[in-house]
Amino acid sequence: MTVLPTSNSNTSDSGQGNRKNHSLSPLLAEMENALISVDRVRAIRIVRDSCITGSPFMCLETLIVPVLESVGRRWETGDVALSQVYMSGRICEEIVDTMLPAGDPRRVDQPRMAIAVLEDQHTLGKRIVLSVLRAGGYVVTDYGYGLSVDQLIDQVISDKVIILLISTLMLPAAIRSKEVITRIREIQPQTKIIVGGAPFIFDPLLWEEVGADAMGYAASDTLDLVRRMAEEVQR
Ligand code: B12
Repeated sequence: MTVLPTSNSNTSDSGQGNRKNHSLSPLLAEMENALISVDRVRAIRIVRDSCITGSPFMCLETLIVPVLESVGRRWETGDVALSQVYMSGRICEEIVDTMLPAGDPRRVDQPRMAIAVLEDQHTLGKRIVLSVLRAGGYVVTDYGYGLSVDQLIDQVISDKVIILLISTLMLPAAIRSKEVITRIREIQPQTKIIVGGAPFIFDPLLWEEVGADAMGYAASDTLDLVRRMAEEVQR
């Protein structure tokens, strides 16, 4: 597995969106340039060449996640257009779809589980988390994305979900997860809720403020968290 270092520097070039971004390692900058130039073929080749060995999840988290984060920062500074962010996301979705296994035939004895993106249209994180869980042998209901607070609560209650995973990328949605959690707790107190996504990473105390049982920084945290929650509910 190639190591893909990121820099902590938050600076980005100004000017043309496809100029070299010096805050990234050469490989990440190359990937970023491919994405914002909407060069799908080059992006696929970079992923293929740099992720020869090791877990595809590691590759996603050390290559695709930091590059998309950098694209987001450059959009924030006006360096790239929203259409470039959009196309970067689409290309990465395609790549993720080809890399991640649909499921693992080994079934894990487990409490009922579901995952959703609350309000957001940002689906990639959920897609990766779901694949990690399925590859780990878990059966997980996918509620999709863009769900309202009421829709998510109704689904969880009617399906009697015991472990719920909520992904949010927009801060307002992350804050609204508090209402989801509070109302689910009133009706179904045994349900464990794990949250994740950029707002929870930006503010490491937010998951506790919204009343979640746990938060995951990355998809690779998910299996441990779910195992822990499953043990707690079975106790
Ligand atoms: C790609 C992208 C888009 C794409 C989404 C494509 C898609 N199908 O997903 C498009 C172009 C559609 C988009 C639209 C918008 N976006 Co946008 N987008 C991004 C960007 C650049 C990358 C997000 C991403 O896909 N990352 C890669 C994935 C794999 O990472 P991830 O989601 O973080 O998930 C990982 C972990 O967080 C974790 N995880 C995630 N969920 C969960 C859940 C659990 C339970 C666990 C355990 C772990 C976990 O595991 C994942 C893998 O490791 C981010 C920048 C950023 N810093 O995140 C902005 C960003 C999220 N977007 C932002 C904004 C503002 C918007 C728009 C409002 C722009 C606009 N003006 O229209 C719209 C809103 C759309 C909506 N209603 O949801 C802001 C949000 C700011 C805020 N504070 O709320 C960000 C942060 C950009 C920025 N820096 O300002 N966006």
